[in-house]
Amino acid sequence: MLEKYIEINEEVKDALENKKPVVALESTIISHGMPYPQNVETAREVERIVRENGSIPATVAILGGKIKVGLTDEELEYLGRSESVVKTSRRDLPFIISKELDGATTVATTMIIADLANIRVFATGGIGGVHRNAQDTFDISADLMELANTDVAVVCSGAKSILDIGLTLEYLETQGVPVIGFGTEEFPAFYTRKSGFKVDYSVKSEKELAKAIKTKWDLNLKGGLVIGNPIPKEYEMDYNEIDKAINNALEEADDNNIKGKETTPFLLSKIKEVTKGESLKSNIQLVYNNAKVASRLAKELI
Ligand code: PSU
Ligand code: MN
Repeated sequence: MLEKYIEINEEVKDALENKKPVVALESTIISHGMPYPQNVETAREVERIVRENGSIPATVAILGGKIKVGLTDEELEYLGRSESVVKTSRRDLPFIISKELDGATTVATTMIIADLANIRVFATGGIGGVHRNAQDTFDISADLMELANTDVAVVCSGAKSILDIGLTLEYLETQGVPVIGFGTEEFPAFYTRKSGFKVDYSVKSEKELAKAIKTKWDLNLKGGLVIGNPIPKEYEMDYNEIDKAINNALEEADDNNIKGKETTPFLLSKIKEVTKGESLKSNIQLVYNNAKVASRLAKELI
């Protein structure tokens, strides 16, 4: 029945059948998170890094209403170039499919699809979360509910401080989602290694991480995990510079009355503008680092 909706490419199918490690990758980061052509170059390099570290990459997207797990080079290029790809979170998924549209999958939707395909590890840049002023706007990313319910481990560099990081962590605690620091005691804030917030648990290796993840799922504790892998020191941004850029972007979003699903892409592109591309460089490097850890983790979980 699922074959009607999902097409898993040969390489990924073979890996899953033969118990080889696979890493899921999202596509909103490609279509709405970075400009062309850096988005496509980054997506390709991420796949290369996953391979180099021993796993098979499975980039997820919806093309012409069909869910694709594993994209060809041409499909990646198309996704990065096209202006009509729709940001697809959980509530959008049935409509993007039934209307036969092109959709880029968010963290939430990539988790749903990874789970359907039996892929347990997923690498991305940053997760969505509780937005600042959520007490007025109710803007809380569907990523958080997905983490509560869907059995996929998400390797990321924490959350950007466009979000309220403290409230995001509180929400994850309520939902029983473990937040783990990879080689750090502190939850990373995407562009910077530090956020001022501690993680629940810290691990030093992929092996140690895999042991905890296996334990969680063996005990039937459903849901995902957030693995905060800090950006490498040499690519970290200056705290004050990025803080200024984020505040600037938040003010502009408010002035332009940006709401709902437009908020995150709007803020990301403003930050890029204000930092004159510096933030993009950091963004790319942290994704590479997450692809590496995710690939090694997937091997340990086999
Ligand atoms: N945060 C980032 N970069 C991103 C996103 C979030 O630093 O590209 C994307 C991810 O796909 C994430 C989505 O799942 O935005 C969250 O959107 P929303 O806040 O509308 O749920
Ligand atoms: Mn939102």
